[in-house]
Amino acid sequence: MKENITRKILKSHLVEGNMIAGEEISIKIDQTLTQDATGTMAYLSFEALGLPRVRTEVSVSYIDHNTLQTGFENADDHAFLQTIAAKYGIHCSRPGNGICHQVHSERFAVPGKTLLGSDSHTPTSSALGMIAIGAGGMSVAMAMAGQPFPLVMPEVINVRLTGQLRAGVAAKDIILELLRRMTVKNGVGKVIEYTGPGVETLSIPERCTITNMGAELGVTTSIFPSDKLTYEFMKSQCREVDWTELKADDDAEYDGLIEINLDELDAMVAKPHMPDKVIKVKEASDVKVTQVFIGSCTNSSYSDLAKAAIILDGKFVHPDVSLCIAPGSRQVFEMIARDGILQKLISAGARILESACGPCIGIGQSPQSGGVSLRTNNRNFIGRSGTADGQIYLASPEVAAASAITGVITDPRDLDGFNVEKLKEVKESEERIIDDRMIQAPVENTEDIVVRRGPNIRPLPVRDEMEDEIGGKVLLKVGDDITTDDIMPAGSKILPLRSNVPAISQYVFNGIDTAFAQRAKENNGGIVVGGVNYGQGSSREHAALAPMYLGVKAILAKSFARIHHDNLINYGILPLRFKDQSDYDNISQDDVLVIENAKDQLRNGEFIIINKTKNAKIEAYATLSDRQKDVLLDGGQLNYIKKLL
Ligand code: MIC
Ligand code: SF4
Repeated sequence: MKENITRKILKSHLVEGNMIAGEEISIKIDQTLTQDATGTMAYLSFEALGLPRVRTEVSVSYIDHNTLQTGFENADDHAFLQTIAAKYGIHCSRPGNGICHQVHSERFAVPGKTLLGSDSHTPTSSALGMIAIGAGGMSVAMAMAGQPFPLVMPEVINVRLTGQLRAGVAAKDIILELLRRMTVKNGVGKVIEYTGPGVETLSIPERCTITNMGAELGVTTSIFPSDKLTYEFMKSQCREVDWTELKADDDAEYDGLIEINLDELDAMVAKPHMPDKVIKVKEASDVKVTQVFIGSCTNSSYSDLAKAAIILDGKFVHPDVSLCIAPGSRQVFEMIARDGILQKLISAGARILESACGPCIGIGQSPQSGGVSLRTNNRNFIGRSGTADGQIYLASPEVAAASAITGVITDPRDLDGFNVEKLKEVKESEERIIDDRMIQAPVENTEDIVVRRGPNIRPLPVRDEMEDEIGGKVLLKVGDDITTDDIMPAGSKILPLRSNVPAISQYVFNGIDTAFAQRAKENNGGIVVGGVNYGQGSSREHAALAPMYLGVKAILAKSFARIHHDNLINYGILPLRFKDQSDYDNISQDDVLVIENAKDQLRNGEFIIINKTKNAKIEAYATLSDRQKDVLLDGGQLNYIKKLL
């Protein structure tokens, strides 16, 4: 069989299973990454396994999310992460060094290797021809312990790019176009592989924008070939020794084809409050903006900021707009300072933020009430910016910079007196500033290293084995596309509680129903009912862990997003699906549901749920491998793996 790149890498890492789409396989993981907001739990899980050192080729702990220190909590987490990394042979990228995905693609990504990261945008590094996958912290802990990573063998979809982007149209518009066509619902169980002559017109940072935001499609990962441009990028990072060429065989087989002609693409924007609500920028030209943010792991590379600077050069930000810019990494920050780009941005009235996630996840710079904020990041879920009625639009840095000047959403090609062709002159800098001193490297002798645990570091809760009768009240019924931001909100107030599950669990479903946690406690837990694509978005395992802590036993939904499905299993919550989706309409909040002989039903994968309130039967099923069934029976991954080890 002529092979595509995805199958080649999976084959070379295959530990168990048959590579047939839909079947569970497991693969060897070469590299892992964590970030601080998910990392504390990942390392507590790893520690609980009792191993002396990680068993990967490279593991990196990034501190990039919770960098705002308004109390001791985040600083405690940083100290914990830095010391526990040293203890177990893990690199630690210190706060200020940049966003995990930007730094990983610069300093660690290697074609042909596998990477598992406790962040949903881990696939960013697949732009360099590796298989990079997002997962929950517990799954990453298992990978650090050398356990193979189980996943459903994906279908591989060929996205064939032809033509070349016109000046003013960006890589961001390619992924926005794909989101427009595929929506946030249709990527589950798929990998996207980019092919065609259009690929070689895209730089590595442009490819990273595309693979990054593939997460919003719900795909397992998105991958580009490793070609001459990959070599040049890695050479500029002084890492060309790690380069290998990687391309699909001629006439390689795929499970589907999508064609995009780059010549025909326009500048696009995603409207509030979903990344797939995509329209042309020209159709949004009457929307007034109050804030513009250029940054995040999607669009914060050297060339992103250089393009913004060309547009902003000699201009000034509109009086009604606050323009915020966060370079993606310390490397990018230093280079834009060296090359005069930073000066242009400052001179245009930009507010420069540190290299971190920041506004993307509602850590600072929340927009004014009802305000429109145009951002270059990847998600615009309701409330994520920290302003409940904030109206977040997503677009490229070029559109963002143009809009910051005019005060309305603007296509850079329509900017008065601006020669848009000048954008074509922007190239990635070949003279990179390589300085890894902000990355603490692993050391050999670790016996004397003491892990620092401030009062914010609380033990990881674990549950008991599964009971034979599962039931309880329907604590909440929600609709389609519920995100993990809905389940476990983020923002500057809640994020510092990530290493303190009892405290963070008080905020479960807070944006939808502030009484949820209280109700769960009063009823000794219960069941949540959901619609299609339940748990899309972030990889945060707290969206499973905190409900588990509150006693949630099962989620009954129409379908699940991949990472969240795994996280539920990892924490012993049953992910059940309606057999007949119309049953969803016959359940109400507060109905009492019971699953008798739950263990036997779980072994069969088929469930009869009795709705005691309505005196009705609901048929449900769970798509679980034998291993996942055992994990659920044991009450979660940690119990399961401890038995195995
Ligand atoms: C996000 O973009 O939502 C986050 C914050 O990076 C999350 C991880 C988290 O919740 O800690 C993600 O994408 O996985
Ligand atoms: Fe950070 Fe935002 Fe990227 Fe998540 S999406 S890693 S919060 S920059």
